[in-house]
Amino acid sequence: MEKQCIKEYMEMYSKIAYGKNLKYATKPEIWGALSTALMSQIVDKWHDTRKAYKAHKAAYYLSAEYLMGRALGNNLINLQAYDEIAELLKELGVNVNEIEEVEEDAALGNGGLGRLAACFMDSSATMHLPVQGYGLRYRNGLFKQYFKDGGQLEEADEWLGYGDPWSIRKDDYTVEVKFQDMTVKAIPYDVPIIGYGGEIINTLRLWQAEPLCEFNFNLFNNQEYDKALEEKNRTEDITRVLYPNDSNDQGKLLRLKQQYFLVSASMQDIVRDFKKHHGNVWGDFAKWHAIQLNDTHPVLAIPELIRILVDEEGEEFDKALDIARTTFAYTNHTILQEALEKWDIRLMEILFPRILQIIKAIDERLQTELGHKGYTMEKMNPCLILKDGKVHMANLAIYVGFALNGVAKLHTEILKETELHHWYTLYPYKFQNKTNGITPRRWLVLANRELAHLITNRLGNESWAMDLTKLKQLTKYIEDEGFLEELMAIKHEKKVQLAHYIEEKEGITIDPDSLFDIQVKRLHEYKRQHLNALYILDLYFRLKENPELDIPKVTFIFGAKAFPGYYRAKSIIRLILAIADLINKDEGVSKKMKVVFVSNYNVSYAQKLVPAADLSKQISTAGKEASGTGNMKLMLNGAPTFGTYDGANVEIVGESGEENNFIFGLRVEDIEKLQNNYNPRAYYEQNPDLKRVLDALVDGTLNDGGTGCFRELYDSLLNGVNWDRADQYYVLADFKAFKEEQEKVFEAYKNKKKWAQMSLMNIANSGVFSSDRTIMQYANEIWGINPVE
Ligand code: 26V
Repeated sequence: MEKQCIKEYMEMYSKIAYGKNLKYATKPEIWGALSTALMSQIVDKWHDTRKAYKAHKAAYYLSAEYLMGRALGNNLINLQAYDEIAELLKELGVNVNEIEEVEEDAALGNGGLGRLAACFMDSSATMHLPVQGYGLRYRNGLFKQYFKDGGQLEEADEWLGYGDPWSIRKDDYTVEVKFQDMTVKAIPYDVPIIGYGGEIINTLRLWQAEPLCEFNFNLFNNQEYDKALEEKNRTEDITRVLYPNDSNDQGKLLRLKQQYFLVSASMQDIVRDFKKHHGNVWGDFAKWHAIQLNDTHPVLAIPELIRILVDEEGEEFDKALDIARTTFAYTNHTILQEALEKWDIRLMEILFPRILQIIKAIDERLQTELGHKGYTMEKMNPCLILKDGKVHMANLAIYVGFALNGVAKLHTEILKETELHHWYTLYPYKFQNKTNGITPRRWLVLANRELAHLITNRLGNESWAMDLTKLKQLTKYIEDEGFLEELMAIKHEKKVQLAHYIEEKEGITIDPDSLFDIQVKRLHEYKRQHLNALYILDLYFRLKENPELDIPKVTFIFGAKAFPGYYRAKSIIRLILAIADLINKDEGVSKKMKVVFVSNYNVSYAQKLVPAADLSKQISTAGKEASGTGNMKLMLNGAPTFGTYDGANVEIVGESGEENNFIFGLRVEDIEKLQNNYNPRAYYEQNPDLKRVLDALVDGTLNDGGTGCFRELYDSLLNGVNWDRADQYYVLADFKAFKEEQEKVFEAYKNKKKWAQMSLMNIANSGVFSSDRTIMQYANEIWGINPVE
């Protein structure tokens, strides 16, 4: 990177874009000028990469979500120009961190699934794999969260406020997407994905919906202004917001429209490119493309490809279906029934009747095939694509896809043995496991520069950042007191930094010398933040009884957004805020423990929390968390896992050793045995401590702001609400084991050397959880693509 060159560019850009000399530019303006300058530097390599890929089979990652976070810091790391640019900014009188901080997160995703897609983009480019991402350019990403009167409120996320220097609008690649009632333009915005080292630059193409004509001039002339803009608004609604509320028909209609918009634009783009380079030899299509469906959200790509081949290219239906059957693969990210997509046939009929017709034809082929195999109607039923007035998206993906994968070993086994067993008996060869991973560049090199430096220093060079298994070499320092002290000094420094940030942002003072016990992830009952909360309340009561209780000083930190319409998830946030209030205000107890629920947890906040964690809380009901990826980030940063035997926790413990983590609670097989005669009330009656904390929900100890929501939560755990049985997620059954395990944490934390060794064992054995490993497995075992030189 030519420092002088960047500076000159920034000076020029400041004049053109802001009409001022760079020395008068505000921080957001400096961010814009620097980002644009860096863009100008990578354009040639970006172009070269695209050209080099043309001669090879490529994979396309279709995803409705990409939870990217900020771009600047990450791109500086991947360009290996961070220190140089920091110096340049210093000359300009600003600190690189301050400039990074003005950038809004690109939060074009909800949680794990979207962040995984972002990590995969980074790893594909770093591994020189010809992979292109397709997604949607939501004008408003995931809502912003704030707390008022003890509960969560939401506001729109305006991430484009300072412009978007990290994408390029490509008008010449515009396509048209046709719905029954309207035709709209899909405009691609290309985001560069800079591979580590800066040599390879992949593309994430995000589509934005725009009207065919800006506004109706005749209506405007007749002074019917609102009407003139109606079409424009209706079109722009398609990519206005991530996951619009899907509780009513209008909302659902929009969501389905969004999905079709994504896949129609992407498939047209892929087909157009194929024709340009290979003519219309459709039989070769699958030799050049593999298309990965990130969950069921983009599954309409299947009938859309068939539609293009049949209606626009004149192919036979059966041949088109064969092409689809060798092109698509599907990833399953959850077994939660409420998250499995089923769309009303009626909605499809309204929006795209031709697509529905094609789905019907596919379903007929499926039934014929199963009929030949001797299946009765009853046996066929779980596999059917169309039934009960709905289109079952996963069944469409599994029938047509040539592969399907789970995201951790345990999850894949559950798919094979129970959830998708009917498919497994039919097509065992389609089932694969691809345990998730995370990119070490963002989650260590960028988020924890101090630890990265220590590692580079000890391993001799930076190559570990591209081959994370090299971290294993660190185990040779397991008895090296000097190294262990350095490791703990870095942990302390990250805790000091986090404490400052929390003080400033949340107005809560926490002690960096206390144990930082962290649970960060989306809020869901299956993730059991309330189990953690009940434990904390129990600890509070015990400290009230006995202020001399022998525990190390501890800070419990939560971060989580609740889906706006998910009432009970919001109750759990309210509960934790109420407990935090009770404890933090208690002069005596708060000397020993504090509780913080950070607001607006997002990727950038995670980058501050993860390196500062002493303990990683991963306490989902066994069998429910498909994988988890936060668990991997925390492991990589040296936090032992406090968790259940679930998702990737199983593999984490397998790598770093049971003795270096804290595993507790019911396992999948225990829950299977328990489920038909589970009686949560028995635990309540037999365990006085548990009874005390549950009663605190309803006896006035905690203030729910008059909402009655703590009573509802209490009822859901003890009595069952509506048609749901009591305590569906086995919170009460795991309470005792949780408490015993937490005692072990407190005991272990007293021995500083032992704790440092546990931390080191986690760092050193986290190599397999690099998304570089994961993406290479997709490349080799599913897509059949190779790194390009
Ligand atoms: C979605 C919804 C939407 C409606 C309300 C209930 C609900 C519950 C769960 C979901 C999950 C959506 C899919 C997802 O994000 N799965 C996550 O994928 C990660 C990457 O594979 C994985 O690490 C997480 O365990 C899994 O939950």
